[in-house]
Amino acid sequence: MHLRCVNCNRRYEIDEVVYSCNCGGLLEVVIDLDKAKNVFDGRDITLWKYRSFLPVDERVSLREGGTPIYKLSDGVYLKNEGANPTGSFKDRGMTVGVSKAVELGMRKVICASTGNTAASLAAYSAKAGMKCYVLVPSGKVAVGKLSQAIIHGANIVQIKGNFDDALNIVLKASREIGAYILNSVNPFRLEGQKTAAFEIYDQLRFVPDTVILPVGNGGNISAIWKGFKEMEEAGIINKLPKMVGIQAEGASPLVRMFKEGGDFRPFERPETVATAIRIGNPVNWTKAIKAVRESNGLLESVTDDEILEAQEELASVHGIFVEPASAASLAGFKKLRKAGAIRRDEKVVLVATGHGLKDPDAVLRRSRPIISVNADANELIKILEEQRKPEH
Ligand code: AN7
Repeated sequence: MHLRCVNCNRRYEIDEVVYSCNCGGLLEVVIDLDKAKNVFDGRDITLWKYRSFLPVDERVSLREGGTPIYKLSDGVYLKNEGANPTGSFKDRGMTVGVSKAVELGMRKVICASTGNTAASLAAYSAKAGMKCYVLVPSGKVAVGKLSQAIIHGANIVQIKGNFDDALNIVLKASREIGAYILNSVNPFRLEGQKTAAFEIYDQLRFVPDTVILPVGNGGNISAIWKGFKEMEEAGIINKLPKMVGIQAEGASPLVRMFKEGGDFRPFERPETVATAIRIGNPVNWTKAIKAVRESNGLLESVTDDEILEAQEELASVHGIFVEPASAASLAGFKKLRKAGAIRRDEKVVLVATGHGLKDPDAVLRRSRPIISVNADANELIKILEEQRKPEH
């Protein structure tokens, strides 16, 4: 087991505290797949069931993973990552990342975040007894996420700038502060996140044709792709899905690059209602593009209106409340299916990355006024009758 640069293949030892190669490339963990166990029997699904694929011995756990997979319609499934302990897929990354921090003897951890990473790191570092610093973009973090970071005791700093500015500061200041970085540049975090792929196969008992998920920094799409590839290398599966990444139109640098070609160029002023993916300069862009190209997948963008419509559909038709960023999966799926880019007979898994209660404001802002009556049954009956009339 060691670390490898995805650009130049340079090797680093597994216990080096290093977040990128000397050449500037991103690092990934190379797992000893000879020792990986075929535990894919559909039973007792939790993240740590797949520990033979994971690069840590320590275990700081809040019982993450084992999230439900729902059938939305024929061949279309939704993996609800909002069912993780702090309400997002980030917990998969943090249980492994914070366990690694313990192994390395770290006392402090740090991240920049649009919210979910902060909430998750705050919880896992609390459990591990570590000091936690989170840098968030001023005024752009959903209230549920911020309250989680507060109650778990993180030291929160609002940066007068966007997420990309906050992450730049983390990358520059972490050594000085003496804190271990748990953004998705940390390859151990992605090791945890790859287990979503294991669970999809373990739960469905087949490999879907297509996996669709929202993309911000591009960590999760590359992590899930790595998970599928490792199952293939270990001889557990013999087919791979297409990886489809969805970005919000106002924050879609990867979609632009995928469609127009040319060099990667960040969005200077990313803007979207889906604050979780309001990211203009995704740190993992090389890994994300690689996952999409290798898997013969796609990158597509959706508008804020399409996102909010899909969020409402998931909640009001299927009973699943996700945050706006997560609804990008369904919005993108609908757009691609309409365009014929996803066939009707394809088996598709939509990944819903975060719980709807993370961002209650996104719902309240656009809800109709709620009726209010005196505590009187007759008054209630009368008002409901009046409400019903105009429909006929
Ligand atoms: C709900 O919390 O970047 O493409 O700082 O919270 O792996 O970045 C969140 C990202 C999708 C995008 N869905 O995943 C953060 C942060 C939700 C998210 C993404 C995020 P990546």
